[in-house]
Amino acid sequence: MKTMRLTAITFAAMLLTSLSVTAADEKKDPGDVKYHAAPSALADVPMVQSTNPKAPPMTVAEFDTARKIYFERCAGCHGVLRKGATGKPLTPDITLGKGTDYLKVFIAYGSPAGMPNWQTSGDFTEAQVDLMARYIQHEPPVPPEFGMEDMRKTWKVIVPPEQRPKKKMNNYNIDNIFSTTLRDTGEVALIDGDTKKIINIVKTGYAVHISRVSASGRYLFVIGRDAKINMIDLWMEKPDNVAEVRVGLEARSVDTSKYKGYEDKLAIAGSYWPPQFTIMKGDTLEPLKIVSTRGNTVDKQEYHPEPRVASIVASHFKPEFVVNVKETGQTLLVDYSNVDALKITTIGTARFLHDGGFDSTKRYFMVAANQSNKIAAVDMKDGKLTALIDVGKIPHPGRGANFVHPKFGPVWSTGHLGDETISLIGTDPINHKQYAFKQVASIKGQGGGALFIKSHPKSQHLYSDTPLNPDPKISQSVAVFDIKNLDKGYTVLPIAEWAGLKDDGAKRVVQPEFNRAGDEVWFAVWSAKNKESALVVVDDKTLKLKAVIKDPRLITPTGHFNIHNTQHDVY
Ligand code: DHE
Repeated sequence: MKTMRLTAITFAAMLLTSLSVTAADEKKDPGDVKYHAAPSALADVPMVQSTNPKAPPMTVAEFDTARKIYFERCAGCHGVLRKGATGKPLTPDITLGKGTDYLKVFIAYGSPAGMPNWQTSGDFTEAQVDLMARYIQHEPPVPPEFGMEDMRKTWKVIVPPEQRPKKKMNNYNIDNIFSTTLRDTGEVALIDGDTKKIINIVKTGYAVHISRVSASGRYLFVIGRDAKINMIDLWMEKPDNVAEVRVGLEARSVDTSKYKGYEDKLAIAGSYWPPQFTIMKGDTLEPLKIVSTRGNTVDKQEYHPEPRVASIVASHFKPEFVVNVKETGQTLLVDYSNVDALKITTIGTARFLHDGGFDSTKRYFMVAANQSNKIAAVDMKDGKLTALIDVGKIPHPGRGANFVHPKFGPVWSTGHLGDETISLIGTDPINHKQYAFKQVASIKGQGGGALFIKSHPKSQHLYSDTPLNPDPKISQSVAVFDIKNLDKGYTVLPIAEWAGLKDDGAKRVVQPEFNRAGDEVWFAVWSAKNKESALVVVDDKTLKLKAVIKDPRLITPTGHFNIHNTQHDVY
């Protein structure tokens, strides 16, 4: 039963669904807390109403209401075009045959395979269930495309490059600034890692997602789920936005060119809708080139109309961006040396690609294909797939964690959403050839629902969070392993308890992140937006509490990105 509930929650929460905990949720048994999709930015986008005469009738008003609910609650898992991803396909050729009554039961009660029980959980009324059952028998309305003209209308250079500081105008130790996602306010908090004081709260896109740093370390790029990118200049007296643009209607990833000679020259962002990536000027975000990712899947070689762009990284070996296309399972190496004549190498990896990071040499990009339970290792130097490695159930590494194992040599590791294991993969084909690109060990963590794992070249520890585990004891703490004695098991740090929050919020502990020196680890303690949240800082040597950062402005903190470590891919 516990396994079933975990599967349901993790499936619903993974990949396409994100956390947004309502006040009502938090009044329930904490073990029963539900996760809801982050409202999609598409809910209010005007679309052509497309109906199917064979489907049960709906008024225009009903159709519009259902469409809004679909984009807010269902699109994350079932896809904008309802072709299916984490959730099942819901196109009329399938749904019409099932009929309204069958669909109503499914929507109301959910399924152990991950469909939430929308009615019995109190999220939908009976009337809404009926509405959705009818809606999904109609043709899916297609959101508009978002091309160059649309992008240019949203593009703003707030401070042009020539009016920006010529040197650093503040006394902050920029290397040790943290950019903390304030998910539900659409902001990032820039926090001075030395003093632990907030430098500025910067307005960004809606349901802001990740931060990345330019090659020089001067510019910070933040992307919201509404595909808005904000570019923040860390040299300003008070670091703030200098440019912004929207590259689509929904997005998750952004990065900038890092190869020698191209530092800070270009930026790239991948969109969920429309399925495409956009290359921009690195100093102004002026959009230069849009490339569609629609194409064929790696396995069945079938056309997919909605292959979303998942993680993107910038290679250190060549002037290339690595663009991971979720639904097709294709990893694109985009040579940006001539933006007007882009050369793209398409490497078939596995479906559905999500997040990943480099090995310690940065030669191999290790990306999770979570529905295939595999990690793909892509060689940045030779531009080819090195291996597809079987790991645990639904790998979710964030950027993963690198460390030197006493027996296997350098390894890269990932936790899993679907089970309690942590997989170690050998990454040294020269001195530890027999272990290279194989799962060399699978160690037991606290439980499933793991999202992020982290270590640091100066640390002897490996930290693994489990914010999506249904057991609050597990979601509110982290496991720490001694990397020299992994077999000894882990120590549990009660991070949420250490935060001493006044409310009984969800207090999910998310994303270990080291400071510049590699002697502190930061965690977000994430509660709903009407509850107190905090950041907790742990001393890496002693594993004791070092600081708790609280501020009424720290609303729904989730990811946090140390400038130096993000700039140099240290993890
Ligand atoms: Fe993320 C990274 C997509 C939900 C926090 N998330 C990523 C990446 C992708 C992605 C594609 C890799 C970006 C890259 O490296 O270029 N995330 C998605 C989703 O589609 C999903 C499942 C649902 C959604 O609707 O967005 C989702 N993500 C979440 C959350 O609910 C999290 C936990 C809290 C939040 O802020 O929304 C969350 N995602 C993060 C973080 C990273 C991330 C902190 C960066 C990890 C890193 O170490 O780089």
